[in-house]
Amino acid sequence: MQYKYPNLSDEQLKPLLTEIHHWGLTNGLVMYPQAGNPENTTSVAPITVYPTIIPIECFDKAIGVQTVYNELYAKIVQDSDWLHEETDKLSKHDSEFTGKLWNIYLKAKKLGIPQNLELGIFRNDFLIDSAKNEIKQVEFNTVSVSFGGLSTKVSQLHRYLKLHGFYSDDLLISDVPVSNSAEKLSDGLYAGVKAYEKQQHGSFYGITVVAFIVQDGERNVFDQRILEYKLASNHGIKSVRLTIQDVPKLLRKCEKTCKLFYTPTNDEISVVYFRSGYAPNDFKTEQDWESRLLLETSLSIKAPSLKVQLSGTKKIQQLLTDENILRKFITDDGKISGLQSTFVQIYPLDDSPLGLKAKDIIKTGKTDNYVLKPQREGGGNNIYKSDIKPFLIDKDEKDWSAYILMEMINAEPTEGNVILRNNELYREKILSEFGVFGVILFDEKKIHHNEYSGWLLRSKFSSSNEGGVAAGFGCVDSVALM
Ligand code: GSH
Repeated sequence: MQYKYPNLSDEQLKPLLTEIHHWGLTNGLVMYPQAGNPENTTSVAPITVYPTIIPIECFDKAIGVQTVYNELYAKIVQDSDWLHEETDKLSKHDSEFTGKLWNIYLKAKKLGIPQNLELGIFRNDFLIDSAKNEIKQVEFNTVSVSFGGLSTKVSQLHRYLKLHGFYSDDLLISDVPVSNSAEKLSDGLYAGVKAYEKQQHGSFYGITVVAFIVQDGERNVFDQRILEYKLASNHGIKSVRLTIQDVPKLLRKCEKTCKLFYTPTNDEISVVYFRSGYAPNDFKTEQDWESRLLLETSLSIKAPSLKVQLSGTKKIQQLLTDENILRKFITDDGKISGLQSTFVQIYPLDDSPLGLKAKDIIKTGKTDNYVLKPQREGGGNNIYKSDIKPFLIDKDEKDWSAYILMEMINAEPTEGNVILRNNELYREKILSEFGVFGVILFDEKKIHHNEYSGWLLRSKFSSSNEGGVAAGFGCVDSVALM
């Protein structure tokens, strides 16, 4: 289904753009344009001018399956033996990053991990297969999921523009819902704070703080800040921001209790929330890895712990498409079929029958319908279609196991929407990825809190393979339901 978007020239769009600028700057729909934080050059985040249509049945389906996905990943983490075995194998092939994270986890385990509560803040990303009108999973993100803050803002902006008559009749008849992700993700962090305080003090005082571990020169500061300000205004909870490099200067771990403190104010940290630590560049020196170890072995609840982070590898996603493996974690037939209906074919690149089939697809160059994915987060790392064979062919075949080969999802581009990025307008066709947030708090036996937590629509030029907004490829969009 397509709207008829109004076909306006730059000149005709001017009043609308003025509204967007005023609304965006007033309400914090903003992003730093380049790394390095030039403080005086903040502008409206990359967004679409209009919402993009999502069929209501796909929207409902993606949201409906979120708590089952949360549960699935909690169960994977609870079943440590399986996760250990698979991650151990994987880390031999991807020693550079997955292997490093895994080693830090093993070290932490040896030293003792005093906190048994885990806080998962997830985002499940889907594309809509246009032939079947069905959602299909792109990936399940378990660390540093972005744009929960800006998603709320962009949907509020689009609703505002609709209310003020800036949209055509066609756009007016659809509903433009607001994503409550900003609220729900901060509620999720708050659930962690409360659980920690109950556990340590027997009751909830609201005296501990949340530490946001961020990247140096972060562009997406405001998306993070929205969560911080909601924690403060809705829950009276203070947060502090620091990089992994700041840990030795700004944090202190008590030898005896393993409690973690923010030294400038001596605040006790209940939750360590990672908005970094998902890419090799985040760890610049061995000291940074030591700092990650210190956080893991502290009493604070980590969002995520290394185990939760490592459950989000593409390898685990691929293994879950094997029904026998999936049934280890989820037994209810209804839940199983709900999950499976979102899967596409994913191949390992090992010596199993499925792996050999995938290697054959690659060697014969029949990769037009495939994407090759490494075990990396943060966007910009995938290899597409005809680039796959040349990329792999010079590598030792043993090392191919660090990748998975995934069927491409045939999503239909939308024509007529306009992208606003760095004050420039773009009118290319776009492809949109729908993400659903979820929060889960659990220990080794029990799930304490499991919630769906809003959504995010991101769009990119359909001519570009990559779509990450943080990586500079896409923009934040909102949903119009029809
Ligand atoms: N450090 C940034 C932040 O905290 O917002 C970016 C983090 C990041 O790239 N997160 C990935 C993501 O959600 C998951 S690991 N990307 C969405 C996008 O960039 O479009």
